[in-house]
Amino acid sequence: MTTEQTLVLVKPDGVQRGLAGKIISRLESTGLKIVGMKLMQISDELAATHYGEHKGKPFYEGLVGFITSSPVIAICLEGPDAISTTRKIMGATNPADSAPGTIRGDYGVDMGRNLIHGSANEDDAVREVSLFFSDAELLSYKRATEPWIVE
Ligand code: IDP
Ligand code: MG
Repeated sequence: MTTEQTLVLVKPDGVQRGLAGKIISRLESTGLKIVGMKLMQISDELAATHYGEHKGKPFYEGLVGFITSSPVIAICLEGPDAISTTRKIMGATNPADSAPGTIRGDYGVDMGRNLIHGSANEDDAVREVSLFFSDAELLSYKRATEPWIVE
């Protein structure tokens, strides 16, 4: 197990539908630690950088329009295997294929309204965390429960 940081976004649909608390609670319940969190409006420039890998794809314009349409909650989670654990709890990209018990599987029905973003791999996670958070916004702290979460 490696300690990792990953970027999570509760997307505009999650915030608008009042599901942010439930979504964050599921991630928090794993034991992963919140080390950064803020409500923010994503600019066109930030969206283009964040979703650069998808530029040119048929859904790109819709994706950027959606992610900039209303506030998101950006979260940096830290802990053992934070990237893959977060992806597992999110579920598959298309809510139609997401298992019950995952965030997308339980709360979504449409690929373009899938509620949550989570970094896909280590390189993306490092890039995305620094894109959304300054060093000063990422806090280092201990929780009294840590020995109960990691052996
Ligand atoms: P991910 O969010 O599970 O990592 P990606 O393939 O990185 O999935 O796609 C980024 C986001 O773009 C998805 O979460 C989804 O919102 C949107 N997206 C991906 N493919 C499609 C599509 O075919 N139609 C509509 N939206 C899509
Ligand atoms: Mg992705």
